[in-house]
Parts: sequence; structure tokens; C-alpha cells
Amino acid sequence: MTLDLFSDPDGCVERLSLGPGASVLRGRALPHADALFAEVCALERHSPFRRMTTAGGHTMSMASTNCGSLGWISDRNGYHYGAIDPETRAPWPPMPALFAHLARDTALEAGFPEFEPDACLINRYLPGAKLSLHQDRDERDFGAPIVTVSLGMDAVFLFGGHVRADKTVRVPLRHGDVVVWGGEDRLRYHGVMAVPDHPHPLLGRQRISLTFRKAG
Ligand code: MD6
Ligand code: FE
Repeated sequence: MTLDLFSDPDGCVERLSLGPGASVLRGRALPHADALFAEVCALERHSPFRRMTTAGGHTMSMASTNCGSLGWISDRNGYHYGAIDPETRAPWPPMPALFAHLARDTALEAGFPEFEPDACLINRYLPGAKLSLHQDRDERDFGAPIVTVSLGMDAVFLFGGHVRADKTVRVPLRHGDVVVWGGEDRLRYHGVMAVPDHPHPLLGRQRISLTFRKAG
């Protein structure tokens, strides 16, 4: 099944439910998009984007960096969270207040009060980059939701079930959209299809995602 958020004729769709604990808040970050992107540009001067390696020795197709007290890291030893950027050997830059507020507010709107993320993974997808189906299970507490903010080029988010083979829905994500998933949907498989090359007026040929989690 394909859920097309953007074909609603009266343009009134604000929130799409993907499950009891999973919602898309369409365009929710749009008023903040310029400021969010400016923060990403400042953050990448401190901790640059890099393409991480997987335990299997593959290079991930998107480039990543982090802000907040913990950063998500993938290397030859697998996935983990750490306070130190292995490239700069310095702590990840602090999470900008705008990021923390947006994550907390959107989690609340989606039914998860008191979300206090300590980790924000920032991914940059150039045309063709993708993320295969996976679960997010490196966090200590699955009681907190995950919030993802999309900026730049359109992408298709794949949202599956609790086993990899479950059917997935294809959710188009555009600049300013926010996805929140938690509760019984917290461990659902998800991924990002190869990003098509449709340059965005503000960001050009890239998609940036901000993924907020309570990791520690
Ligand atoms: C995204 N990222 O970049 C979604 N999950 O839009 C993820 O789902 C993700 O990049 C776990 C670890 C790294 C990731
Ligand atoms: Fe994930």
C-alpha cells in the first residue's frame, strides 16, 4: 500500500497515523526550516559529516554527524552511542535549543509528553543514498519515542512491522515533515529509499534528516 500524504485535494492533512504510536506531522518543521538548516551548517563546521562504516565493512551511503551529549556511531565494531566524536576526538557539539524544543514539542503533539532527547543524529543524503530496513535498538530505554525531521529533497520513508519481512508502507517525506514513532511502534522496521535527484530550492541536491532519541 502507498500512502500519499500529498494528494489530499483540500490540503488539510496535518497528521497521518502510521500506527497507534506513529504519526507523520506534515510540514510541522517548515516555519523553522531555514533556522534548522543554518544550525546544521554551523554544527558541521564543528563535527563534519562523514560516511561511517558498518561492522560488515561497508560504507554507509549517507554521511552522518551528531549533536547532543551522545552521538550514534557505526564502525567496524558495530553500532554504539558515544560522547566523543571519533573524528575530532572532542565531544559532539551541544544540541541547539531549537532542535531540542522542536523534538520535545512534536513528540508531545504525537502523544509522547516529556521527551528529552540526548542524541541527535544528522544524516545527509545525496542523490541515490539510502538506508536499508532496520530497527533502532541501540538505545537504553525503548520507552522514549524517536523523532525524525526531514529537510531538503523529497524522500520515501519505508515503515514496516516488527519483523523484517513484514509489509512496508511507503511514506513520502518532504522538506519540513516530522515523523514520530514510539510506544508499541517504537521497534518497527524502517528505512529510506534511494533519494531521487530533485534539487530543493533551499538545500539544493541533498536531503538532511535530524533523528532525535533518548539514547542514554
Ligand atoms: C533517516 N535514519 O535518516 C532515518 N536509524 O531519515 C534512521 O532511521 C537511522 O540513520 C538508526 C541508525 C541510524 C539511522
Ligand atoms: Fe532508524
